[in-house]
Amino acid sequence: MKNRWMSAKWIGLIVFLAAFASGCGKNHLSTLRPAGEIGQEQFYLMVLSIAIMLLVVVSVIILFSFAVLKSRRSKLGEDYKPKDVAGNHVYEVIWTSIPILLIIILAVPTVYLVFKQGDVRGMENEDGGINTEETIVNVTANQYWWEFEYPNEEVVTSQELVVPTDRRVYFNLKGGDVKHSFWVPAAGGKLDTNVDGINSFYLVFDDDSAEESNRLFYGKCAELCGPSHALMDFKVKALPEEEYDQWLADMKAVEEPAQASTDDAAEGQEIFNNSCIGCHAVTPQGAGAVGPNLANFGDRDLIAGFLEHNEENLVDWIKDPESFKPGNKMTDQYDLSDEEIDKVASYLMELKVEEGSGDVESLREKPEEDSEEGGN
Ligand code: HEC
Ligand SMILES: [Cu+2]
Repeated sequence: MKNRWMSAKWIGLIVFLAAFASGCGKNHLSTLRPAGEIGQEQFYLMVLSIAIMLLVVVSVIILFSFAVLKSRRSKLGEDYKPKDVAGNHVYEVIWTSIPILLIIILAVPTVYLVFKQGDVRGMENEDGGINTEETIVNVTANQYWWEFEYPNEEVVTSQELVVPTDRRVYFNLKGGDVKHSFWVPAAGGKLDTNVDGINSFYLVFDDDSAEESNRLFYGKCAELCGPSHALMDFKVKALPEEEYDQWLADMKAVEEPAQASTDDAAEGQEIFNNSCIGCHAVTPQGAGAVGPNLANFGDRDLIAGFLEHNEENLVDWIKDPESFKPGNKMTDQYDLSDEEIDKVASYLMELKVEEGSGDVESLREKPEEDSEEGGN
């Protein structure tokens, strides 16, 4: 009876773990489905180290079982005394050199790749200045949101990082308040964003992988940074080069705050200019604000990095940000009526810069249609 209960428990556990593990391997967020050069290399390193560990564990289990089975008292008798091999030269050499060899096999590619992946010389031109030919993004991590500044383009955006595919994207990382960590699981990382000093590296986003994951990858803060750390997410839109250029051009074209189109939105704009603009810019220039840049807020897929992007959620967020992200820095900084908040929300939903071509929404439909066709 007891045995049957035990096996039911084990089967339950295995089913649960299998269901849990089936969440792994999603294109847009899994290290196990690398989406570019760096992710691929890091994946190889993982496979190599797991292979070496397995080799050690399996060999030890085999040797151990062998020893247990061979040296049973019933077999060798009561008075058997094993040979004393302490200090035996041959054995000592064997069991010292095998681990050293394994460590060397692990160390050579690891050290090589650490230096290769940290090689950001391409970011500089010959005079030690910033290389204007490259895609460079200055990332500032804040409790609990992300700012992305493109120094070569003089464009700033928040929460959603837009990158070109099939080329290096260089990152300079820093923390705006405490230490965070920048991680795009499918593409590579993680690298700390420190308050003192800048960490740099680069990532590559393959166009094919981007297309497979509907051009959207997930990014995360990977360093416990406060009560809402788990909600400190961002999105990466990986666009083909022309569409990325178009997005940049659209962003650069916004020099003045957009004019509201309805009366409500116009009133909302005025309320925004009185209560919110001190922390939020609505043109894509000027890094280092207290709150996220909202110039392209209407184009985003999420609110505050994790809420579904619709007006209802936006109103709820403005009413009580604390209930969504405890400890965030927008809480209790203004006092507005429900009616005023509705107007502000309708104004914010209008803040769009994409004129279609950089629009991920339209791209997103494509791969699904394709896969349907492929199924026929
Ligand atoms: C004291 C500065 C401050 C003020 C004032 C402020 N905010 Fe914020 N706001 C923030 C910060 C900081 C965040 C990021 C919160 C987080 O995600 O942790 C934020 C986030 C947001 C977001 C989500 C942004 C995104 O990228 O998804 C919206 C929308 C927003 N604020 C709207 C407003 C509106 C509307 C007002 C005025 C009624 C306002 N804020 C006033 C600091 C401020
Ligand atoms: Cu963080």
